[in-house]
Amino acid sequence: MRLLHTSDWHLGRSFHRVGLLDAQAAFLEHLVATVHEHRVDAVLVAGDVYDRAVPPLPAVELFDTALHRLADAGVPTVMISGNHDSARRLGVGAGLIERAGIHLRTDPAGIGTPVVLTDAHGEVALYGLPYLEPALVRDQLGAAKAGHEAVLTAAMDRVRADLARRPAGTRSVVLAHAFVAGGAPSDSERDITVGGVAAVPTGIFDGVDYVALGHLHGSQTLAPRVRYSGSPLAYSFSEADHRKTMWLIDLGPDGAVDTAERLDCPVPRPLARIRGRLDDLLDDPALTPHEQSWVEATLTDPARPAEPMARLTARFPHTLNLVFDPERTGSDTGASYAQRLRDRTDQQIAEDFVAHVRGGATLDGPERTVLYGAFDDVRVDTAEREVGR
Ligand SMILES: [Mn+2]
Repeated sequence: MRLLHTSDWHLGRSFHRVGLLDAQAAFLEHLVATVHEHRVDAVLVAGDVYDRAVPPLPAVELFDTALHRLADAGVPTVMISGNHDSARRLGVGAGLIERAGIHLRTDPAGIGTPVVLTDAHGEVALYGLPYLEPALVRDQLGAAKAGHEAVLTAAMDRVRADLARRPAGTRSVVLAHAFVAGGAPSDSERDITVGGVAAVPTGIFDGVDYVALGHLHGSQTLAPRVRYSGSPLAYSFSEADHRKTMWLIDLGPDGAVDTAERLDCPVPRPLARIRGRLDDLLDDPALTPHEQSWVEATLTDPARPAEPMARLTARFPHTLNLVFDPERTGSDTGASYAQRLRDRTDQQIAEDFVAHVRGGATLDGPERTVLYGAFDDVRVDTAEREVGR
């Protein structure tokens, strides 16, 4: 069975000041063309369909168009909600849409009920796990405790229980939206840390043949049968080196991943991160290939030059972001505030702050529980507001 795996469309998102709706429409055209060209048997969309719980109208209209195109293509499609989606809003009409062969899985109650497709070698059960916000679904799933690992384990237990009741040799696919350990994040995922932990171990997904993951925006392979497709478009300059693709997966008669091919998505405009003194950036012939790119420029001039944006856009008209990182002189080697915060979680930064104001005394266990609990409460408040509770 041939699967096309994509995720993290983030319809309605813009890139700095540039709207991406046209690029997102072009991607969806490309998706439908790919379905035809490669004779795809099923499309898997692993969450973050929209960028926001309440997306702008043009994004909703684009999604509506995509649903019609996929239904017209006659290819079964399984979609789950991600942490950016409002599961309940996205799920409105799911019962009707299902009649058109598009299976929107946004309700944890349906985790153990797969979409079953058949090919020459038998049945394939596709389980859609919507993004599971631990505090909101823990009781419903009967999870032993809060946290991503506990609720995803409870969800996967339901999947494995259903699979065990099916004929031997039934192949299985899971769609999930999660941060799985070993994956590399970028700057454009929203943090999902709970209790100080964001990631779950790969072993959670044991027992199924293919796991189509969403959440991380870079394409990556955690195991031959556990993959992130990544987003179809770059949503931050940290993705400048990404190759944006979908996975074309051939699931063999025995459930093995026979082939996995990366299919390129259309690139609306390349990304470039350039760095140096302003005069050098304006003169350097090596930068000619980036003149029409979306540019993030880091200026290293010791003194901030006059009108840097106006001068940069004369050569790089699509400059979207300007960063100042002056060269250090003499004994002044201090890293900038942004540099010191890079790659640190909110929890780590808060812990350091507490230690700093207490003259170096770090948090003990109970204090850490209180601090992390405060972060979790803020996230749950936000999540509850987004589902309209
Ligand atoms: Mn995402």
